[in-house]
Amino acid sequence: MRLEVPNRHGNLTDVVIGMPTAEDYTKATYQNYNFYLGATIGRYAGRISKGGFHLNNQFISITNHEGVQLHGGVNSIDKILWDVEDQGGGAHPFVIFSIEDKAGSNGYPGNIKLKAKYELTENAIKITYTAKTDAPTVLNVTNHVYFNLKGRGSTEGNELYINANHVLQVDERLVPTGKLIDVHHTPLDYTTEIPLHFEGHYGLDTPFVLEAEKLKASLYNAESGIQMKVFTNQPALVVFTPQDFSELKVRNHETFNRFPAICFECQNFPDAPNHPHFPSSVLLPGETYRNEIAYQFDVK
Ligand code: G6D
Repeated sequence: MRLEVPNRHGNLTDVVIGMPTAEDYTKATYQNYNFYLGATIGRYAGRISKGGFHLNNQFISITNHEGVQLHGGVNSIDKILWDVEDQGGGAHPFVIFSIEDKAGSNGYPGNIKLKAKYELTENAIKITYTAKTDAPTVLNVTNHVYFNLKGRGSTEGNELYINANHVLQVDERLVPTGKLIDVHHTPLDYTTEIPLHFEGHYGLDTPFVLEAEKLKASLYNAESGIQMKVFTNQPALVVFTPQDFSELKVRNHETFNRFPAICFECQNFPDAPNHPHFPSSVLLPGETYRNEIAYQFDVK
């Protein structure tokens, strides 16, 4: 809902987009906009095509709209009230939320137990998702937090770096075709830190294929002096910059301009269950799914 970081003058700046109250997230007025503000996305982040996928030579049909499921479908895990499983204070305060999602939920096989751990370190928030299943299934969870490193206005002009030489080609439904596109000499080349720009497109909604180095992305706002670095163990980063928040009354909505925020969704490739050459999203009994995300803040 809120993440406050000191700016170059030491003043706390709220760098994420949220609703004014926790109750707001349970209301249809918020949920119907499907902006997923700060939400844990699953069972499958991004889009799955073909109305489902083959698993162990069986076609698994999932809830979908015209063959495409987005972010786990209807009544997805972001709309469920999670339990608080554990929490702690001290140098690294943390809270662990958990849910059990029954086999058949949105069509997915396997009863899964999913945990979300949020932990604060000296200068980072770490999000760790872990999960187990009692039957073969697929799983791809992420966090859909929206950042604005000065807490108002637009993200346009922020310095952006993305450690990705390729993006996944997507069709008009934003479903991956299976092809990778080299970003060099295209508007998607953020392999060196440059101003986030919107020439030639109406915002990013793009799955970047991450390189192996530790630093996956960074964002810097010269006005606040706040720099954020992104670290993850995931192979893809979906970067999403909405043009606006429509009529959704996010907190301080009147202070934002066009392109008010940017998401760095650390995850597996969208539609991996339909592309055998993509990293596998299969989770088997006895295995532990693990997605580690860190958003680290410094002042420059
Ligand atoms: C739109 O296509 C985008 C998604 O990538 C995003 O997650 C969602 O809005 C909030 O559907």
